[in-house]
Amino acid sequence: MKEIKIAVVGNPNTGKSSLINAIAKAKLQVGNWPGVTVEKKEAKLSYKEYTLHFIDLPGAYSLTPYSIDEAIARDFLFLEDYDVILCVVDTTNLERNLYFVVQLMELEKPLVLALNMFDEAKRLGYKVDIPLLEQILEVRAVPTVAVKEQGIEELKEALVEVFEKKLVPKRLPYGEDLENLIEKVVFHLKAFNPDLERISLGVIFKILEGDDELINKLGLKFDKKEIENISSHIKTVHEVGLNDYLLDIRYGLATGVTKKVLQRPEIRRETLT
Ligand code: GDP
Ligand code: K
Repeated sequence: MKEIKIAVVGNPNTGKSSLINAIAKAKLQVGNWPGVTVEKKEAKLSYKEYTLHFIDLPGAYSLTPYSIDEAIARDFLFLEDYDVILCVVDTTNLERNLYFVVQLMELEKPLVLALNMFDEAKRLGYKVDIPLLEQILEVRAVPTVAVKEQGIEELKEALVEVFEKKLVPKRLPYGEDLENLIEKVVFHLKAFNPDLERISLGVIFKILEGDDELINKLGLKFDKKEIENISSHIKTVHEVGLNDYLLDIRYGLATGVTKKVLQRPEIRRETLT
């Protein structure tokens, strides 16, 4: 049977553990990530003609790590071999979760969103235009209620679908200044690494950010001074460093998408006074 290797990610407290439990039931195996005491959960189950191999990564808010958990998630997503990313999203907190999703999209791997806590979102009167979300991001999105084991079959179906169709998320627009920088970095990298075939936006941003720990592990060659020159353009024009600028752009993308797909009930006047 063909194996589909699925990296399961999400912000902390989105219901990722609950969802993994609902999907894998008794098949869940618990170990540790190499060299650290962080729990690693994995499960293999057969679905149609496939073996779905789920690997649960530690919860993370971003791929620029501030904790050992986030470093494990970053290393896996950038360095390991896998087929599909499954991101567990807290639907009641769509905007913040989409900030993480924007970073995942930069990895250019097939992506499925589990819109979890969907019961809670409904209770709050939130309406999510799921087809529009799928169309804007070019991902599959499936409503789930992990604690009630709802949406699990649809989720498995979506994972197989993005795998079979090799559905890669949309390349979002980062604005003229960053697009120019991206082009320059690609040009530079191709000169220094003649065998390089394709390079994801995620890696380009890592190089611009100067995430040395990850860059060393990736083994790419480039001239650090030249890259610093390229990224200093942002500071010159916008008076903020590249990392802060990129954070703003990514949040802007997440906010823009949220505004389009999420309808929240109007807050009544009485509750404000
Ligand atoms: P994790 O930190 O992402 O692994 O989240 P957990 O699986 O530990 O869940 C966090 C909390 O949310 C727990 O109290 C769960 O029982 C609850 N929870 C998880 N999924 C859902 C859901 O779909 N709906 C609701 N209402 N609660 C959920
Ligand atoms: K937890």
